[in-house]
Amino acid sequence: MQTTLRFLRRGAPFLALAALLPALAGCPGVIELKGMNTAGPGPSTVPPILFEDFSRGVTGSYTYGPQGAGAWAKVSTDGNVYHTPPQSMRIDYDTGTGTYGPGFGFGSNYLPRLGFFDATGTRSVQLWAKAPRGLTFQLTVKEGTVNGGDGEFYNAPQATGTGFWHRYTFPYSEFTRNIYSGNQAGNDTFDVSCLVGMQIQLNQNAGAGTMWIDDIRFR
Ligand SMILES: [Ca+2]
Repeated sequence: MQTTLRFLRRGAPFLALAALLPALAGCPGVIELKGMNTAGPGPSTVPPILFEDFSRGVTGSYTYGPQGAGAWAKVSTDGNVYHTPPQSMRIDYDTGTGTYGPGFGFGSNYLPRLGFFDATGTRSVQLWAKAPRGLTFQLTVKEGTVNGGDGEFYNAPQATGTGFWHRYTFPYSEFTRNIYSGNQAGNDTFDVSCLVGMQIQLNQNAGAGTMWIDDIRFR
């Protein structure tokens, strides 16, 4: 069975896979195949999909934070500090002293006409960020409610700033469902066939500063 699975991961032709499925049913470990349409194993099967590079500005942005804890965030574009020209998304912030830090959300200027990204076949979110060394932040990706999505939000693992532009890669397999926001009665599956927006949350008690985000892709 291990040999068969390795064979499948290397990208067996679809017909061969279909022929194997009846034989695989009931095999322990084959449940791995279940997620193939959303965030399956193996390398991406499609070209990278650009979510945002902020060259057209920031769209659909909002900020939030705990009340009365000195936490805030302000989103803008920056034509002086970027990973690729002409500009990046800049976030000035104070992380405050609340039970959580401030956050900000944003949409995409490249949202397909259908109103969502179908990232089927990709395996991760990749973004570039320049954040103060030691600043902890967490990316959330939002599902829409059509094409297989049911409005759940999924959190990437926490990431830490380096003080320099750094490429962060978050495999879908490491995302966990957000239990505070998004649909709480969904299918408990990260449906990358319908993605509509992103949000980033900063950890509290990390002072004030500025961070920049650029070049976000599903890949
Ligand atoms: Ca879902």
